[in-house]
Amino acid sequence: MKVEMLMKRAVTIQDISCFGKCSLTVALPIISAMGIETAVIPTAVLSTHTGGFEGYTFRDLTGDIPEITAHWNKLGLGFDAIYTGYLGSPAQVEIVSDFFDKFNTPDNFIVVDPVMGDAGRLYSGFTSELVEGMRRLCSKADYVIPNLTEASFLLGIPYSEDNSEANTKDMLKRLAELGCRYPVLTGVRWNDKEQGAAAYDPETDTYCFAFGEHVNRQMHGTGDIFASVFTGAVALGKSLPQALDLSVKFTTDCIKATLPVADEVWYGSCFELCLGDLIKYVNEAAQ
Ligand code: PXL
Repeated sequence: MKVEMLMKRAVTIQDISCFGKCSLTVALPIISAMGIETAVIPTAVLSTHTGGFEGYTFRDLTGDIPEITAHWNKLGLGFDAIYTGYLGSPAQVEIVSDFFDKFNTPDNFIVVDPVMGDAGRLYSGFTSELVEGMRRLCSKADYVIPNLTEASFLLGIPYSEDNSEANTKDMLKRLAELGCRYPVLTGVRWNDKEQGAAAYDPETDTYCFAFGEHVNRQMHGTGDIFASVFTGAVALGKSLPQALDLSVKFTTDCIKATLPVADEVWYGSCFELCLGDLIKYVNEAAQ
């Protein structure tokens, strides 16, 4: 039996931050733990992520991406899921867009997590040109997973903490108009007790929501945890509500597990402690 028949295969395209758990150091273990072969294209090597450390190094690997793509094309490789996260420059976004053109098929799906910012602000070094590139990249995706800040930049509207149900639905509808198939919004909070995510299916004009306990701490890398679980869940054939549910449940677990060391939240969350439960959650979610 060929490996492809036995296992799903994903490729994730994002940076490797050598310290401070996020991007590839989160996506690779999480998607692998879900029983999915996980290929990677590292887009840059940073000494740490850019959200809380001073003086980080940044080696851009944009030039390697077309060479990796060409080699994989020659080998005839294919992927069930293509998932992109932090991309360091507008040029890199364009090259990733070319990768989509080469590797997207009617049988696979693309997840774009338009990693650009948080708490109303863009991450260090990001410009409006990158936002425009991300907007175009989102139009090629099956699923886009912005947080509220990223959704505001994508939609060109002011960031607002008004996180009512009506506002969530309105943002999702507008995100769908960017051209993606299913928009998913993270960081959704309608009251002080719960936080979660929401998704919209434009074909049926229906919304779904999933909430967990709200923990009042910003933790670095939780968006990457959410998007990794979501990608894995869809690759395993879970429905949109199931994928949303699993992602919220696991991300909430990771945040709670990190609370004892929450003074160092920029180090990333203690997702490793929760991986055993992730497998249980995946197995419990009926097909
Ligand atoms: O978690 C998102 C992320 C990924 N990669 C790098 C980052 C960030 C957020 O700050 O800086 C390099």
